[in-house]
Amino acid sequence: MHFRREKYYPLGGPDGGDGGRGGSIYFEATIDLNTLIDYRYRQQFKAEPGTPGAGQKMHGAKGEDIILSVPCGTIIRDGETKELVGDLTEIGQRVMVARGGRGGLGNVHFATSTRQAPKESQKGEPGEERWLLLELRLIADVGLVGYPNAGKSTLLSVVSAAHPKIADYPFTTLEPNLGVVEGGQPRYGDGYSFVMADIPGLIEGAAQGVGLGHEFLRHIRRTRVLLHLVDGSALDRDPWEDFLAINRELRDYDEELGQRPQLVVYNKMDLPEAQERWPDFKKKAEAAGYRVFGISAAAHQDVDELINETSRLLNEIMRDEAERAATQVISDLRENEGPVLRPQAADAFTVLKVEDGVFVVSGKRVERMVSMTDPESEEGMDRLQVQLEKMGVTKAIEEAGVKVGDVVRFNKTELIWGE
Ligand SMILES: Nc1nc2c(ncn2[C@@H]2O[C@H](COP(=O)(O)OP(=O)(O)OP(=O)(O)O)[C@@H](O)[C@H]2O)c(=O)[nH]1
Ligand SMILES: [Mg+2]
Repeated sequence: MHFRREKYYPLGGPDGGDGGRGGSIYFEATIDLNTLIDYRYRQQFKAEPGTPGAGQKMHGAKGEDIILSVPCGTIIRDGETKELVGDLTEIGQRVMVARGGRGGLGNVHFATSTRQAPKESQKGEPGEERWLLLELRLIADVGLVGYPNAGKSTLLSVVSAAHPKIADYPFTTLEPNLGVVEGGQPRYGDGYSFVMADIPGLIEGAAQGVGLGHEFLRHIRRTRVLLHLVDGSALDRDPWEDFLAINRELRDYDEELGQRPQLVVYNKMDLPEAQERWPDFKKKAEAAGYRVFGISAAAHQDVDELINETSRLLNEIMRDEAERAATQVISDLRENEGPVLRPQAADAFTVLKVEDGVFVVSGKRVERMVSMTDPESEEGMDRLQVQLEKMGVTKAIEEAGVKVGDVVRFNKTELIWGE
């Protein structure tokens, strides 16, 4: 609220400008993040409020926005309604999750021909406040990695209905292929299906962009288990050295990817070259602490055992994930004890007598109306009364048995019921 003050205008009119809008909160997808771990540790974010308006009809400045980074593939849902708020798949994609409140109107707006010196101004609209659920979508449960020509696409074609291109030269696969695998042993009740991703072969330097690897490593970043395929038959190379080299690339690209659970798959066991070197490879892999399988993808030899073990490992990992998530939810609930909110129509409200002489009115719109009214302003309070009457709030409070002198609470504002 402000009045014009100038030397030759002793009775200057109202000239208080509007307040600035509060900052808003956005989520933005970025390539730089891989997990949502940051949001485990910090869960509350508040954008800056706008600044007040000033004389000479000056608007207040807008509050600073907050932009929160999340990895690509993040799904954002409303914490109460579970409604989808955003599905951020592309780098740089952005969604607003909480809008800053509009600034209140300055008294310049409240002048009329009969009210030339309005002492009324409006408080700012409260900003939006909400809980959100963030979830990072996996691309596949299982990722296939290994040198070109190791037989990754062959394995995918054998265990799923996918038909990737297979050929006897490196870099046959140019795009990731996905297949659904029926895992486990249904008759024991532990069967379920999972998604397997086949990516182009990796070579030394893949983490730095050599070959096709780099672009595709990001796809397997979001898998739960890796099957690491090794070609046991290629006499010009050492299978164990190949295995170590690929693991170095994975680690170089992303420390976490290097730690991902791996099953080692020594392929082409139908060929004598592979059989010959198998005992040595097996010994080294087991000594290094890996579960290792000798299979022939092409001859479908010992593939079932590998898939059963993959399925078992996945089950175990998902059970752990579920347990961790449940523990997290419980500790979140403990930290944020409070009333459970229910979605309601904007105009809906409830009146509750909480004790003798104290009533609580709750409802999105009614609370907002009250909080935007300056209780010091008689004119503002008059206007509020008309609005409450119109919405039926006054009647509801009366029906709840209010008496003169009782307290009526609207969120943080308490009003005394008068004549
Ligand atoms: N003998 C034998 N050959 C196999 C086996 N598995 C795959 N091959 C052959 O190995 C070659 C490469 O197989 P792919 O499945 O295309 O290998 P890949 O790992 O997907 O290769 P890239 O896509 O180039 O990385 C093909 O000629 C396959 O027929 C196997 O178990 N035994
Ligand atoms: Mg392939």
